[in-house]
Amino acid sequence: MGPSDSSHYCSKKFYITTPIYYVNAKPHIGSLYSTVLADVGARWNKLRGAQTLFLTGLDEHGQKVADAATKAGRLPKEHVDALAPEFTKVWQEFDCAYDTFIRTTDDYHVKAVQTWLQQLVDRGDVYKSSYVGWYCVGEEAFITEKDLIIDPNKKEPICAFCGRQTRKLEEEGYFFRLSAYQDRLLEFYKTHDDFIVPKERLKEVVSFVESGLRDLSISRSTLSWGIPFPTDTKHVTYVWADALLNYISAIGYGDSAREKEFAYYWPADVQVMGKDIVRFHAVYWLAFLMASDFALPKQLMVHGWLTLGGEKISKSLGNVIDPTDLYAQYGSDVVRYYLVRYMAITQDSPFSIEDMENRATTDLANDLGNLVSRLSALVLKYIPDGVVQTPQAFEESELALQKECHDMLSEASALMDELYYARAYARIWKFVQQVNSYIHAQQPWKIVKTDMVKFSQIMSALVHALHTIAIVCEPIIPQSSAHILATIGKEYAPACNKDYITICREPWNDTFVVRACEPLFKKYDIQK
Ligand code: ME8
Repeated sequence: MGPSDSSHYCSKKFYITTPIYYVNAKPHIGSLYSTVLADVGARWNKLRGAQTLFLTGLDEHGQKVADAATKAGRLPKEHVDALAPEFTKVWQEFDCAYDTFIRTTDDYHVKAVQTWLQQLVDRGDVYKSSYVGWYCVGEEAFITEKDLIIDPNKKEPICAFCGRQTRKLEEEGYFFRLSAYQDRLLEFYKTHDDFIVPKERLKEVVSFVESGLRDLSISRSTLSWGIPFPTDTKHVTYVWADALLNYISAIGYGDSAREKEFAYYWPADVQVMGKDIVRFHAVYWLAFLMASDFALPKQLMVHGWLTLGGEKISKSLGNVIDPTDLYAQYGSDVVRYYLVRYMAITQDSPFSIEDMENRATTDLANDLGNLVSRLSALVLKYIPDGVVQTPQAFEESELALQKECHDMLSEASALMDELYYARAYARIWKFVQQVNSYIHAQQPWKIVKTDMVKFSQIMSALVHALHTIAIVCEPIIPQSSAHILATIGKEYAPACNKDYITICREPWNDTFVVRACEPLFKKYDIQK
């Protein structure tokens, strides 16, 4: 199911994106968070039988990257080339299995942006004018007066969004008629109230648009690090007009040989991002697409900040946690689990190593890891070849467990589809605990001495339950899921239209060959 192999397109597709990150510094835990969320979304939809395309990449132009290059004593292109592998390395460490990686300096992207701009010019959506305003390099945007803080001790006003000093820019340039899209945007929000998840964040966007949209400057003449503006090469393209286009250039927009691919994948199903850039996506991006008569993305998944000591973790604040250090100490699954299950998208979440160790010990090592090792040990002790057959019939207690499993599948699937991954995994862990309660209630280590038929029923019910747990956990802890499946003699092989949730709902009549397993997770000394 290669992304550009149009001859084998599946009837169900799922296209998910992350923001493309500025290459002004190495990736940090915040960038990892968005990328892991998108990876979980991609894996979940693959598991449901969709042909999935997961796009991530790098935003390499603009003032911010140019300034970072100067500071590092390098040319911008040398700088981005040196840093790009830092990102792909981290995504690989954390099993973020993207299908396409875009860099905005890639030739095909440059060409696509120029084609698009030329069309806007031809259609009259772009005009030349001059502008004076306060530009914030942190935000890579002009800041309107109401969002400027005047500090009597500073020459330039401060940007209310990020607290950095703005620069006065006075230039001639090209403008996109954003104001012409105000009514269409408001109509769209009104008729698509689930466009942004969580819903509450749509309100901020609506009030921003209602307060009146001004045309958007989409070129710069005082900067040379950018995509040359097609009709006037004294200008480069404004970095956001260049960057947003990545979502369509990556899937073939602007390349006549890739038209089918573009038609198949667009519109995006889910675009993941932090709350800082929702305005760029919910306003400018939509207006750009409207101007080109393209369909609009189906949903934006907008998450809050990971914080440290109450402050946003950010490259510019310098309070970053290096994902590679975390990987060296905890590996991929523990960090992924903690990020997705405990950093809910609906709010800002403090990231704490102590809390992560705590959760890894209780949820992963105690709840899940012990379940797997206990089951494997019991089976191998009493069924020497490890073959767990389906019993003639299940008793009420096993059927009750099966019902709990089916309830979990319905509720967790609904939450995953609504993009509430933290809640979905909380629901899945409730089931892990129900399975543990079932073992405690049944006491198979005692039953085995008197009733081998009942023992076989319990073992079969447990392995079926564990199979389902391993499948639904694949998106969040792919390595441990693979270990669990290997322990119960199963493979995971997603394919077009093969919906593992439907498979997990089938009657429990499978045979499993259980093997010995090493402890899956480490316990951390929480007192320490
Ligand atoms: O904005 N907590 O790139 P960027 C959670 N290039 N997420 C965080 C975070 C934190 N503390 N810090 C960063 C850009 N992020 C543009 C995007 S898209 C066409 C262009 C995540 O490198 C979050 O997703 O500044 C945020 O939106 C993104 O990194 C910003 O990355």
